[in-house]
Amino acid sequence: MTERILYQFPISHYCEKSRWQLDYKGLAYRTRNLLPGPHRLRTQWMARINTLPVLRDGQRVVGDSTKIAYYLEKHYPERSLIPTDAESRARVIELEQQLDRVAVHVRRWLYGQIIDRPEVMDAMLDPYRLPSPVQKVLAPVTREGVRRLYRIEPKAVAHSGQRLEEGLELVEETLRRGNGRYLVGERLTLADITAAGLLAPLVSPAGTPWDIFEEGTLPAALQKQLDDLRERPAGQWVLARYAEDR
Ligand SMILES: N[C@@H](CCC(=O)N[C@@H](CS)C(=O)NCC(=O)O)C(=O)O
Repeated sequence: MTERILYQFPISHYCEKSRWQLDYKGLAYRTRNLLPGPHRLRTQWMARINTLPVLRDGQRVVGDSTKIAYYLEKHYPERSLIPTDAESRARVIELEQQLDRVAVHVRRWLYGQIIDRPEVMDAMLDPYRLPSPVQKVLAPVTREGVRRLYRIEPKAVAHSGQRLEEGLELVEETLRRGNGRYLVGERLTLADITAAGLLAPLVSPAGTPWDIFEEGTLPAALQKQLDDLRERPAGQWVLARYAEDR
């Protein structure tokens, strides 16, 4: 049997997009968690990129969640996530691209709100089961690395807040124009997996890697912002997709 490995950060929403697609297609795979920072040695060596996810499928290696998506569709067409009729296909491809770009702003805006909370570095580093003194040293280094890499600074975070709002409105408008359940047509497509997987950190569906805050521990203003996100149509839709399709 082909050995299939998804190299990932468990907390990465782009990795979630690939996990969801693999799961939906019923393809067996193992995950291998790479440590943030040193991961680049492996991703460069395997796929000449800096980011995760990277998929190894037997002898083949594919990096980037979009390339992985098209690779999987091509080689494993069962349970297809890209419609065959030209109009729907074009719409799915367009939404996938738009929402992939929104995901950068999801990440920056959300880190902008929570990066200094200890739960965040715990969620990022706990999966590696490092000795606790090592994790203690690594946590602030990783936090500063994340801050620099993703430009978690007030002006950029505010800009990302606006782009995020546009992304949420795009999802809501698309749902209003369609059947309200799926973004394109009558069944789950790559557009839904991209939107729901990449927006999920904002609404932290139960059991996902973003479900990390104990009730009542966040400052009231932030909790209200997150509650509002969960309650608006796009947030409700993401939660429904997780409940029904994940
Ligand atoms: N366009 C890429 C984006 C992936 C991405 O940004 N991954 C982040 C984690 S969410 C990453 O690996 N960052 C580490 C780095 O840039 O060194 C994809 O779709 O796979």
